[in-house]
Amino acid sequence: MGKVMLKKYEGNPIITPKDMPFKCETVYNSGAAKLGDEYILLLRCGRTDGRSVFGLARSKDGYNFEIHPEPVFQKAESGIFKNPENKGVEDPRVTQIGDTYYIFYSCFATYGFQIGIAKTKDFLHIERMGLTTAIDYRNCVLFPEKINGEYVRFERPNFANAGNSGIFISYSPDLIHWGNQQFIMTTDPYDIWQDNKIGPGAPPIKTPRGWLNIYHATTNTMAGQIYRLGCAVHDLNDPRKVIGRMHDFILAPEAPYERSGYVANVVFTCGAVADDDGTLKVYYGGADTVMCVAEGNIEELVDAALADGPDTTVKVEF
Ligand code: BMA
Repeated sequence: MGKVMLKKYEGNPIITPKDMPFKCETVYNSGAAKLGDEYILLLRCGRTDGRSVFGLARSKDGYNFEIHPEPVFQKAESGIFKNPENKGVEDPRVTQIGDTYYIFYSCFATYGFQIGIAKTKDFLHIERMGLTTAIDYRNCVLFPEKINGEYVRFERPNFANAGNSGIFISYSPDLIHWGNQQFIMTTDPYDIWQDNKIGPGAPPIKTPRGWLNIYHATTNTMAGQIYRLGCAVHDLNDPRKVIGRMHDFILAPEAPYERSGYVANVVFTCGAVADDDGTLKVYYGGADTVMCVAEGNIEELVDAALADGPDTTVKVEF
């Protein structure tokens, strides 16, 4: 199987801090969804104090976005979210179930990260539902449907002494309380680009042959980590089973807007949209500074991951 890469849009970056109607130093790592016939990006916007809020961008074609004049979600000023979000809200991941959009996002506190869940129907009114992890978690992605009667997510705890970090799965009856956590996928010591750290990227995309998982991965260099995107396919009925995993990456920092910025050498995704014609639009942050999009054919990505065979990095006992 040849290398299958996402194709970067020639008009990248699609949103930069200069495009923002309120003052931002960065705009990146945005959640993505379709609302009616519009593409929606829930933008992670870094304000001048370094703290992030969420903005809203809408588009008819997925490339040209109009940006709402004000932030639509900011750190809580009272209640149980006040302390967990005292350093801001980050990296929203949007999953549509029915007519409701659920958002897993990082609550950034002086003592670390937790993952909150919020819901919305229009992206203008976003309601917090609960804190869904203990400390220290950086990313969770929700599956767009229940599997065997339970909500399912991929998640990555930041255990200080766990050695190689990786992707875990957990289950919930109500989207707030999660458990039965199991380790399913980790770094690959032979694929250098993904030998240091991996974690969930876009919420999983359902395909006839399995759940498509676009994840992030890093390697360490003398100049810091390089973030790239990888691709795996999980069994439809039991997503603990990684039935295909590509050895090559599908997106890497190459362009100037990906190689230099707030954090150099980063492409990082929090969301992708599957178009009706089988194209996947992967929205991603470049160098933690700008928003970009790259596209792939869903069937080709699934073919490539399945051709490279099942994941062997974690021996899961089923
Ligand atoms: C991760 C997260 C992302 C960020 C990436 C690269 O750990 O903090 O928000 O894009 O690092 O800096």
